[in-house]
Amino acid sequence: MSSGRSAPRRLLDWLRPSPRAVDWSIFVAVLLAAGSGVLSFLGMRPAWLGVFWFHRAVGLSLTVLIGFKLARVRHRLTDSRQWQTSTALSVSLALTAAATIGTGVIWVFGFTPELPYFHFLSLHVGLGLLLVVLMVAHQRTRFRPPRRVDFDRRRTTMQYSVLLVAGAVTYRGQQLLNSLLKTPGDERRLTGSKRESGSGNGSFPVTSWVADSPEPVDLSAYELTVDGAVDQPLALAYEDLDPDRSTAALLDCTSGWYTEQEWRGLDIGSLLDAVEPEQAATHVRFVSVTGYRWSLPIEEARDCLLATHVGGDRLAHGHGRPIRLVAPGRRGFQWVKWVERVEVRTHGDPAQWLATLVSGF
Ligand SMILES: Nc1nc2c(c(=O)[nH]1)N[C@H]1C(S)=C(S)[C@@H](COP(=O)(O)O)O[C@H]1N2
Ligand SMILES: [Mo]
Repeated sequence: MSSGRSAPRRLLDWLRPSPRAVDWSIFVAVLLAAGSGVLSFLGMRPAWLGVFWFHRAVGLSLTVLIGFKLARVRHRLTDSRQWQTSTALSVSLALTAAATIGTGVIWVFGFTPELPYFHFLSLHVGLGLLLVVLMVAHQRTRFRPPRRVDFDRRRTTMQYSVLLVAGAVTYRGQQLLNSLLKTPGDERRLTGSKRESGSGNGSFPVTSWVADSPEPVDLSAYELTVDGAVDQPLALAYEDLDPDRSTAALLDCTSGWYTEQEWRGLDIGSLLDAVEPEQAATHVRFVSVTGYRWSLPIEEARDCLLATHVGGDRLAHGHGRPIRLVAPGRRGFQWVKWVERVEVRTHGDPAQWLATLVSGF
């Protein structure tokens, strides 16, 4: 009975779904958090803001659900007579969940502890992926299918709405706290990325995905090929890379930093005009000397740049010398460095996801 209990306690009791519902909700919430986390890497225009909000709100709701869960299973951990082999997995899972949420919270407050090898946000991403794996393994050790009776439709809908709204309100409150306390989080972009100020090669990090770190490109042997579904394929030597356009564009890396730079280089629209794409052409693929590659719809590619310079400097090797893609409005991982081939195509390139991840190995 709830009589005699305090109001917050009664609210918590009302909010708490049945044990099985808690377990399944955690399962679904973790998948939603991981899914929205991955999705958040794909866009950076204001329209994408909802994805970032959702990710943060689900993450915070998860804290409450895990609280319910831990309160229920506490005795299995504190009483050593109840330990089983699967207890070790459960404990790792709980710790990983705490670390994932903890690194996320530290990040939104704007703190970016320096780590060897990793950017701090990448640690959050890695922990989140580990969490999904551990959770699936854990689910297999104690699988109970969800049942209708665990979910009273009206009450469950109310419970989840309250949880999600509470998550969103907490997030908003956290932002207010950021601006009141003037934490570094106050200056974050909508993607959560931290500003790197200054201009030119030295003013922002060199970031390569996983294992993509080639030797400096041999400029005397270098050739940029523009071919594929075109009538007049073209090859340009290093000396022929004549910059004909400048543009200001913001590079925002998923490891959590961004920079605004003036980029100078070859206008891709003019390059495409020169090679005369076929009628059926729909995409343009940019391929690095390392095999790393990305494709853009041809209309979007026309507005992009193949940069030879940044902030007045000739690109340093780390930033993609002799030439790199500048794709305004796209996240950093799509800005292919050390481009050696521009290929006009009649379809997209779904395999680029894999090629990008394994490139360099
Ligand atoms: N060939 C190649 N291009 C690449 C990468 C890479 O690993 N290989 N990393 C991408 C990522 S994740 C980002 S954020 C930007 C970083 O550019 P920068 O190193 O000049 O800062 O380059 C992109 N282009
Ligand atoms: Mo990146």
